[in-house]
Parts: sequence; C-alpha cells; structure tokens
Amino acid sequence: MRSDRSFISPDDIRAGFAEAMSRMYRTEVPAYGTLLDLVAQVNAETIAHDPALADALARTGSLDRIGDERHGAIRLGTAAELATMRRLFAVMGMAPVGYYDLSPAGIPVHSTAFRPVGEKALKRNPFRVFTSLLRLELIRDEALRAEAQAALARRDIFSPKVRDLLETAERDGGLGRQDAALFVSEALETFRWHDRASVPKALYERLHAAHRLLADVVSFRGPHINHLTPRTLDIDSVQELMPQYGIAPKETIEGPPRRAVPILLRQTSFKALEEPVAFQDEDGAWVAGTHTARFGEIEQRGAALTPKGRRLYDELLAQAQAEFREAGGSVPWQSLLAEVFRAFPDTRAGLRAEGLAYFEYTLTPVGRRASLERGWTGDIDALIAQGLVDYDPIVYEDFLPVSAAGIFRSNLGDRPAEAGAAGPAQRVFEEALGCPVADEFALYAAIEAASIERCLNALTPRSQVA
Ligand code: OOG
Ligand code: NI
Repeated sequence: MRSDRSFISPDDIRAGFAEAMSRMYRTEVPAYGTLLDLVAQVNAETIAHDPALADALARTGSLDRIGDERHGAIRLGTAAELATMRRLFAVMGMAPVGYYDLSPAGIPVHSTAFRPVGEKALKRNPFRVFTSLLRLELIRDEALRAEAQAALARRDIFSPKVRDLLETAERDGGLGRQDAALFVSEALETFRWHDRASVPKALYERLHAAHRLLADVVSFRGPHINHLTPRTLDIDSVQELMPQYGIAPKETIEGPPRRAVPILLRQTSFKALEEPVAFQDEDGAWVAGTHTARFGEIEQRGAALTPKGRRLYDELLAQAQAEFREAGGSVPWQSLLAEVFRAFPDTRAGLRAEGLAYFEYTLTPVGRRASLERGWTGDIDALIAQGLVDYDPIVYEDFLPVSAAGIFRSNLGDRPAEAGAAGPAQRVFEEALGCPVADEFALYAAIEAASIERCLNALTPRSQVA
C-alpha cells in the first residue's frame, strides 16, 4: 500500500485535465481560442468597471476561478461507455449531478452533468462536462438501429492504458504524480477529434438522414468533445463583439434576460463548423466527406435558484415563449423576456426574502471584529440586521434543459423532431450510469447551510450552537 501523501488530489487532476483539454481544443478549433481571448478581455473590463462585482466575486472566492472556468460536452453511445465514463470522471473528483431529458425537444438523448460538488473543490476548479447518452430506442428504423448498435459494439472509446489506470486508482484510492500525469494524457485521447470515420459513407448518410445526432455519436472512434465553454461576466457584450472577431453567434441568448442580479445561466453559441472527414469504403478506399458537430459557446452564470425560484423561472420562460409565438415572432425576444421577468425580484434582498435563490453567508469586516467576543445572539436574520453578516448568491453550477435543447438545435439544425418524445427515463439512465445522479438543489442547500453555520459559530457563544 502506498501512503496517502503520495497521491495527487482529484481536484488537481481535474484542473490539469481541464487545462489539457482546453489546449487541445484550441488547436483543433481555432475560433475557440479567439473566443477565449475575447472573453478574457471583456471579463477584465467588466471587473475594472464594476468594483462591487469584483468585491462580491472575491468575497465568495470565485474571482480566481473565472479565467479557468469551462464546461464541455460529449455524447456517448452505450450504457457501458457511460458507466466507464463515470469511473473516469470520479478519478478527477467529478460526480453526476442532475438528469436532463432532451427527448421533448426531439433530441434522442438523456444527460447528466459530471462536476465537482463540494465548495472547496468547486473553488479549486469547477470544470464540468455535460454528458449525453444516446437513446437508440427512439430511432424508428429498426434495421438502422441494429446497424448502429453493431457499430457501437465494435469500438472501445477508452485506451487500454487509461483502463489500467482506472483500476489502479480504484484499488489504491488515488494516483501518484506520474500515474496522474499519464492518466490525464490517456484520458484526453477519448475526447480527441478523429477526421477518419469508423463507418462507410453510405451508413453515415443513412444515420445522418435519421437524425444528425445519431451520425455524430455512431460514426467515430470516440466521443469527440463538441464544445468547450468559457464563463463570461457580460454575455451581451461578448455576443455583440463576436462578429468583429469573425465569429457568427446564434441569434438568441438562451436562458433568463439580463438582470441586475444575474440568475441561473445565460448561454450563446457559434454555429458548428463543417469539417473534412474521410470515410473508408468496403473495398478499403478512403473517400472525402464532411461532418458538422463542433462549435463554440459562452455562458454567464448567476444565482442558483431554489425549487420555488426554479418554478417561477420555468413559468415565466414558458409565458414569454407563448407571447413570442402569439406575436408571430415579430417582437425582439430579449425585450419581451425582460418585460415578462419583471415579475421575478431583482435584488439580493428580494430574492432572499422570497426564498427564490441560495446564498452564501460571510462575516462583514464588523462581523470579523465582533467574532473575537462571540457575544451575539439571534438567528442569521438578526446578524444581518446588525451588519455582522452579508450574503452573496451561490453560483449556479448546472445546466438548463430548455437552453441545452436550444444549443443542441443550433448545431444539429432546426429540423423538426424525428425521434419520438418518449419522456424522461431517469431510472434507465441511472442503471446505465451505475449510480443515482445527485440532486442539485440538495447540494446548494448544503453549501448555504454550512455558511450559515460558520457565521453563527463565529459570532454566538458556544453553548448556544451546541
Ligand atoms: C450538449 C448541449 C448542452 C449546454 O451548455 O447546455 C450544453 C451537446 O450539444 O452535446 O452543452
Ligand atoms: Ni454547453
């Protein structure tokens, strides 16, 4: 047995992996590099012009993480691939959180987000991967389904070395320095782009005709990372500047409108690139073709909402969509959305008073001095009223199914649903995964509760918080 001290922490492995992935994607998709530069510039300007925002970010320990913050997405073909992917992400301290059913949008997948869960891990590096599993049963053509299944059964998306290292990590409880470095480079291979398809062109075309996503999942040796998304502090500015940098964004920003206190997640993407791909015919000859899958995306993250806040968000979004349809799409979406969302409180105090968002509580400078005496009594509201405690929204770390559907559609095309809308199948997904997905609300609630506990412990006499 090795001693624990020789292990690299999962958080460090994840940080190394996220960086390696970003480097790889920059060389694979140059527009991504351009977008990173643009986002870094806008973020620096936003922070320079908004000291209150800079303070709030520093207070909650998230100022440092923003420049490195990314999410990516992959699409898997089989239950076995998903199960192994779960083990792979576990080595990097990433667990499956949430269940997303994309079938109502005509996309034959269901998904989870692999991400770090604890407060400390999130602050170290919040890298997340939106991971989808193909639902072959939603493809109507039975013969084609069987061919897709056979093609998926022939491939192994994991290198023998990474499989070895997974077993080592699970057996020993971690990886040493050398193994961790090797793990990162071997794991990266699974996410690499392949410009040679693993199916003949004729099959590719039939898969593509059934559903573009089917062709993307089945026709290659691995689940190439299809986008990598930096976090911006001002998505409207980046969206506006993108064309000047030679990048054409999709028309609308997904998610809530621009607000004084940002909530949840706003996202926009640039359209997928048409890339050259070679297909091997039955007689062994390579023929040229193209495939469209990889794109870029940016996002602005705001407050995590409670179930009550989320219900209100879903209601207002649905209302805005209905009004937009009624108007025949002739009104500007963002202003309509902003109008409808006036029903959603837009101050920290208002969000908190109505129990719509989660908050992290910290001692104010006065509170820190007061903590030397520990003579205070009362609950967290009383401590806030006395100026001893302040609160900031907890950042939303997850995804939104309606937005995700919009992102999928922007790179798969707007063709009406081919696959049936089968409804959620969370149990089936979790069986494939090998464990239940975590409940995102419970995770935010725990972070909030721990921060309240810290404040109470620091300010009130010990006996009171026994
Ligand atoms: C995933 C699309 C969802 C997001 O940010 O909502 C997504 C995909 O296209 O595979 O990444
Ligand atoms: Ni995304």
